[in-house]
Amino acid sequence: MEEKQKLERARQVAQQFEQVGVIKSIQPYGNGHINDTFLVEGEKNFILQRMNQSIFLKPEEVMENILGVTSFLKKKIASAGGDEMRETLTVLPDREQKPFYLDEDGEYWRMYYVIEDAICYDQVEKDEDFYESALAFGKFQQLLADYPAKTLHETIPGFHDTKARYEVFLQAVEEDVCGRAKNVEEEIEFFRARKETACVLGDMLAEGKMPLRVTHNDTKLNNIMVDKKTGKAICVIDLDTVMPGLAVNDFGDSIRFGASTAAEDEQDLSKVSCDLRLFRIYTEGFLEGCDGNLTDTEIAMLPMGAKVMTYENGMRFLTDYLKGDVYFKIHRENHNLDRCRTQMKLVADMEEKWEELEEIVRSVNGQNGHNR
Ligand code: ADP
Ligand code: GN1
Ligand code: MG
Repeated sequence: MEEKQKLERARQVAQQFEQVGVIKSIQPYGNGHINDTFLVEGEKNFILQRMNQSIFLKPEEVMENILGVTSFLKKKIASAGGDEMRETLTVLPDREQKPFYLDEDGEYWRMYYVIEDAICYDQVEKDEDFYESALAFGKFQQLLADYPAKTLHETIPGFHDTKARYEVFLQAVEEDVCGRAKNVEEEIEFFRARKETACVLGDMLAEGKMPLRVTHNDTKLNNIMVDKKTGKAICVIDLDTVMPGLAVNDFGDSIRFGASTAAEDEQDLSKVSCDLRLFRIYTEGFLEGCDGNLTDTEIAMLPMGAKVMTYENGMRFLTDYLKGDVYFKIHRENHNLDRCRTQMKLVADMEEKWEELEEIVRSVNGQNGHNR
């Protein structure tokens, strides 16, 4: 579908939601890699999203999770004296009172209020914003600590099963459906040579060394809204992958994206490294947000979470490049390959700085006495 037709369709769909009145404007919005997001402006402003059904095979289950989690959070936010309309997402019903609209082509759409007077960043601009995002992601996990995890659907099976993703990657290399493997031999070897990185966290989980918690699982900086006036991270968004997972992965995904000195798709790799100062700042905020509830092992494994999430994302980008760019949205040729290379550079940099990363975690933890 052409852009113009897509917008026209989105405009028609927006009118299927009960709260939406006269629409003044509608436009594509944000930098997410997965869903089609639109800003709908009128008397009130809304976020309309066409859910990516080739990724979320059961959109109704995704919405059941999101409704469950946001209702639960709203109660906690209200009882703590917060603003439940700003501090979590609000799912808006369609005209049939469903938490989504199903169009005649079988596409699922959903609507949220815009979190007003707030912004989300694609790169850290101010240290405080990164600290605030860490605090908020840590708190998010704590708020959901007593959520009935068994009621959550697994929206993407094996989402952070890095070992299973390694097998999918090997299969993509083997099948080489686009004939691209010959262009990326070095990259393929990079991930092969680090197979143990794919296994370490899954093995620890299987051995009962770390607990499963209700986690966000996609803790990029642009999945959090920062209040323009106060600078506080007020709302965690993009709740599609809230599922049982590992605390260290939530920490790690934020590091791979936010503590990098360059954008996720930077082409000049000399600009890409893991910033130790930002790593420290995030560690401080995250431990503070988790409020003493991480185990000693989880704390010790935080650097590993960062490395594994970076490795996993790099491998996913490479897999998608090999498969013909079928998962992540791309905006230029070789976009997934560029993304893969930044992740490789970061993994290698973390490996070089390993002792420093561990020392930072030890010293932040020692200062605050956060561990149990
Ligand atoms: P994706 O899964 O594609 O990343 P997101 O749910 O993260 O989709 O939305 C993409 C972007 O849209 C976000 O990074 C943010 O900029 C914006 N966005 C999403 N929901 C809201 C909201 N309720 N209020 C304001 N902006 C939002
Ligand atoms: C996707 O949805 P978005 O853009 O916030 C992806 C994450 C990746 C990230 C890489 C559901 O996140 O897992 O880490 O891109 N989300 C999904 O930038 O696959
Ligand atoms: Mg997102």
